[in-house]
Amino acid sequence: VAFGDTAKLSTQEKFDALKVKGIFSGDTDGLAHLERDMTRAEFAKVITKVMGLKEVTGVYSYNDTGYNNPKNWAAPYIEAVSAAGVMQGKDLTKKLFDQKANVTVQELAEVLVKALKLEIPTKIDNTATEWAKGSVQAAINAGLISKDLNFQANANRSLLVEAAFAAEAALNVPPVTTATKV
Ligand code: 6LA
Repeated sequence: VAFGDTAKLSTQEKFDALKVKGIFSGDTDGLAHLERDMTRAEFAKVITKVMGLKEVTGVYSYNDTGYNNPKNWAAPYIEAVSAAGVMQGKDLTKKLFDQKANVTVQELAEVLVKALKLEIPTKIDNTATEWAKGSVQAAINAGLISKDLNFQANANRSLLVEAAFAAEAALNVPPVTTATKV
């Protein structure tokens, strides 16, 4: 699928295109399951891929129970998005990330603002939680999320696919590859 004319693509087609690029891998069965939620750990992986970030291994910046463990598959992605300044976790003092919680709409907005360097508008009129009001407004104004959503609710995979597709198109980052071209 060409990435040129995004308006013509269904969410499923966008998912398929992102899957080919290794940005989404599908739920446990490889399918899109657009109605399901996504964990913050999974989302960190998606954002790592969308931004073409390098995974950060051997570093454990958060204090969540079980986080500091080489078997924690998500830590390299969480560390990558943290080092890039697009995610910072839920508590800076206690250093808590909450990787198993589901990603909410306002968390998605917060990440989009940082990843796409969106400007926070001066006129803010939305029902997001205080810390997210500016980011939610910026994402609404950019056409990335609807003003009618429940911003505290979980973002379903459909919304995350749409947002990831738009972000990928805007950033247009070449995929990280270990292959050597000759
Ligand atoms: C530390 C802080 O103020 N976190 C905010 C907000 O920035 C966080 O955004 C993301 C996307 C994240 O960076 O991990 O999700 C969690 C949010 O937590 C918020 O504080 C409750």
